[in-house]
This record gives sequence, C-alpha cells and structure tokens, in this order.
Amino acid sequence: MSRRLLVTGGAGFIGSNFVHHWCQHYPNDRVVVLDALTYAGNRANLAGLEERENFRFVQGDICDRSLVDRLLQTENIDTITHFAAESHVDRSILGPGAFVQTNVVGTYTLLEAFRQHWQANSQPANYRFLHVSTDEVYGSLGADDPAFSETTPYAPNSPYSASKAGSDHLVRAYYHTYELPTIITNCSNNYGPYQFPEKLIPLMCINTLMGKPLPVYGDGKNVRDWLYVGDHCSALDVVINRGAPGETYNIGGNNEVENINLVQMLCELMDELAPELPVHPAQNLITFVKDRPGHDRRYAINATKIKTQLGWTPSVTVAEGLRLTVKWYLTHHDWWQPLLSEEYQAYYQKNYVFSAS
Ligand code: NAD
Ligand code: TDX
Repeated sequence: MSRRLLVTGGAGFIGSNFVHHWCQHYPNDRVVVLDALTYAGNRANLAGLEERENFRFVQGDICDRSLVDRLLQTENIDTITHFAAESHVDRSILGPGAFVQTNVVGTYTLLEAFRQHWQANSQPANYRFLHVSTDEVYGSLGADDPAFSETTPYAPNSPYSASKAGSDHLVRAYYHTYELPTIITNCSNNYGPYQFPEKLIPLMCINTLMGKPLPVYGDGKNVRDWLYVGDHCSALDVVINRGAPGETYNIGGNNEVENINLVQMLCELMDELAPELPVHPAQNLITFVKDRPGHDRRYAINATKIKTQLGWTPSVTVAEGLRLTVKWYLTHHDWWQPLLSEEYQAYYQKNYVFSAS
C-alpha cells in the first residue's frame, strides 16, 4: 500500500537523507517536504528529487497552523515524519527561544493539526505520526552506567534537549489521551553527507581543509555513540512500516568513541585522503578550548528493542562511515563553501573561546 508523507525538516541533514532513502525505496509514495529553510535548511540537499512528479517542496513554518492544515488536507497526508527542529546544542545555549518555539510549539501545532485531520477522516488505522527525537533527552551517563534504554527516566540538561524532551512528552500524551497513532524514536549522534558545518564531524573536516584550529571542548573525553545517517534512515523505515503506535524505539550505533579519539581518526583520514593540506599532519591543528556549559559526559544507546522487535541493526562501522563522510566533504566543496556565511562566522565567533582551556 502506498503512503502519502509529510516530511517536516526535509531540507535539513537527516530529513534530506531520509527523503532520498524513501524516494529510492518507495518510488510510488507521495512525499511532501515542509521546511522553513532556516540557516540549517538547504534546498540543494534535495537535488535530483525536485523534478519527480510525486515530490513537492513547500517552504513554510511548522508553527503555521493554517499552512499545516491545508497541506494535510489537500495532499491527503497519512504519515507525518517529523524532523523539523532547532538541532544544535551550542546554539541553544546562546539563544534558547527558537528551540522552545520550533521544537515545542511547532510539534504541538503539528500534533493538533494531525489530530483534527485524523479525526475528520474517521481515524484510519494506517495513519502515523513519527516523531524523530534524540538520546540527549535521557541526560548524561557516567563511565560505567548502563546505556540508555526506552525506560530510562528523562533528565535533559541543555535547552536543546529540554525542548526535545518537552516535544516527546506531548507526542506521548497525544497517543495516551486521543489514541493518535504516534511513535517516538530516540537516536544517538548522526553523521554523514549533508550535515551542517557547525556539527563536530563536518566542522573538523572543513577546518582541516582550511588550515584552521580544530576546537575540542574541555578534556576531549566526552563520549558519543555515532550512527551513520543511512543507518538511521533504515531504522526509521522499519519503524514506520512495522513499529507499534504508542511505542518508543531507541536507535544507536553501538559505536561509543571519545571525542578526542574521533578527531584523531578524522585527522588520519584527512592526511590520507586530502592532497596538499595546509597543515600536515592535520592533528597539529587540534586545540583544546573552553568547555561547552553543562556538557553531557557520555551518551550510549541500548538498541535491543528495535533489534529484537523490528529486526533492525546498524550496518556501517565508524571506520567505514567516517571514510565515506570525509570523502563526501572532500568532493563537495561547492555544497559546504556557501554555508560558511556571515551568519555562520558570527555564530562561530560567539561560540568559541580559544584563549582559555
Ligand atoms: P538540522 O538542523 O540539520 O535540520 C533541521 C531542519 O528543520 C532544517 O532544514 C530547518 O530548515 C528545518 N526547520 C527548523 N525550524 C523549522 C520550522 N519552524 N518549520 C519548518 N522547518 C524548520 O537537523 P538534523 O540534524 O537533521 O536533525 C533532524 C531531527 O533529528 C531533529 O529533530 C533532531 O532533534 C533529531 N536528531 C538529530 C540527531 C543528530 O545527530 N543530528 C540525532 C538524533 C536526533
Ligand atoms: O567544535 C566542537 N568541539 C567539540 O568538542 C563541537 C561542535 C563539538 N564538540 C563536542 C561536543 C560533543 O561532545 O563533540 C561532541 C559532538 O558535538 P555535536 O556535533 O555538537 O553533537 P551533540 O552535542 O552531541 O548533539 C548531536 O547529537 C544529538 C546533535 O547536534 C543533536 O541534534 C542530536 O540530538
């Protein structure tokens, strides 16, 4: 049975990877992308898709209720895959307001619109609201703590994770209160093509190419559980097709790495793959900088539930995924160069303190 999807945030990093995945695997489905094209949204991420007959791009805000109502109705949407968010922790520390607006109010707006649409159509059983969330809602782990499971209590520590936690609670409440067929996924750190330069991995690749310092926060020993974005997309695919409404699924890569080790791996790859780097070896650029306030020490995901119940496991190791990603940034200067805008430079200046350690 074919679907009619509304993909919010489909011009961002994960959203656009997901849209490419979906159009490739389900060419008969209708895909409508709703994206405000904030600094993080980029229509170039959808290159090759816009010509398709059953694809449509709409520039607009998820907080715009009448626009959302109109799209749900005129496009006869049965599935919302909700990626749209303010997604960068450091920006949430500098300015939390946009995070509350988009992540909380925006998610509420979509839920209300979808509830009305679902009810107006006599509550079809195939409707789904997939809310794409993060492992950061669970807070921070100590070195020996067990990984986050679906029953780990929420303990968000940044304005970003608090706003995502708030949206998760609303999504959960709409299932329990109205039986709206919602599903939540909480995923670990993604990386891969089309990731905005502010995030750790693209930032390190691009700074290396430009011979700029590689800023590592604090002691560099914070741990993240890295998942290649293509694996995230295949997990969302099985959740949409086989996940149960009202459930939460954790998605992770089983790839815990300390930041400093990750940066060193990236430096080695750059040395190997990039000819004529301005500074060689690239690791000479590593610079410890002032830590992120409230920096979570460790994230790790226990992805047993999605494995045992839905049969999903990640397929790309960190070594493979980093190589693919470095190669992608090396061959896509024309994609990332325009993103180093005045706005980006202003954010960079505000965020990084190179003098203290
Ligand atoms: P991103 O910042 O690259 O993309 C976000 C997209 O949402 C952009 O295209 C932006 O234009 C759009 N957007 C922002 N505000 C909007 C609004 N008000 N209305 C419509 N569109 C709006 O983010 P990402 O890294 O692709 O993350 C996507 C989702 O996945 C987010 O919900 C994030 O919380 C979640 N997530 C991300 C990661 C990760 O490692 N990046 C991990 C787990 C979960
Ligand atoms: O310049 C940097 N130096 C540095 O040491 C940057 C940008 C990051 N870091 C550290 C902070 C983190 O410990 O690297 C780690 C990864 O940082 P980010 O790429 O900013 O990711 P993180 O804060 O872990 O959040 C990401 O994963 C979960 C996404 O941005 C979120 O949207 C997602 O929910």
